[in-house]
Amino acid sequence: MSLIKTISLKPLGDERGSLIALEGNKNVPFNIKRVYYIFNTQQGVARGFHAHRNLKQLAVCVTGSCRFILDNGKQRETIRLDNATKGLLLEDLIWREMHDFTPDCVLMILASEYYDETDYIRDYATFYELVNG
Ligand code: T46
Repeated sequence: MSLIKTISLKPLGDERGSLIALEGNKNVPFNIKRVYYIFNTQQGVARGFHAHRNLKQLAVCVTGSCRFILDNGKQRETIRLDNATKGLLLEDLIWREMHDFTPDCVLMILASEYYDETDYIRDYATFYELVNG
């Protein structure tokens, strides 16, 4: 089964341009408690390199693009987010890395929980042991 779960976000555009609305428990499949965005990422920088114990997130590249690597400790898959109509669902115990940010990339992420550093697993060996042990 693929680790890549995407959601198509319907643009509500008219002749003036495009608009996408994100609503918790509607087109976003969880209650949204937090929104953050990553921008101005310097060339060659990769981010992430962690998993979450208990967090659902939806990642959307509002402009520009970046590449996600998802890893469940058994398989690794990659997806490029390059369209504001494509949301990547991040849930379960999945190791994630973000690479190849374009200079104009604005990566917006909706999260089901408030920020909690204790929810992060930032060591791959610990993650691997947890999912395979
Ligand atoms: C994720 C990927 C996709 C906060 O204080 N509040 C927040 O809500 C967040 C997300 C981060 N921070 C602080 C923690 C660090 O001192 O901001 C700093 C950078 O965070 P981090 O190194 O975790 O950023 P990324 O880009 O590696 O990971 C982020 C999210 O943290 C993570 O949950 O899934 O994006």
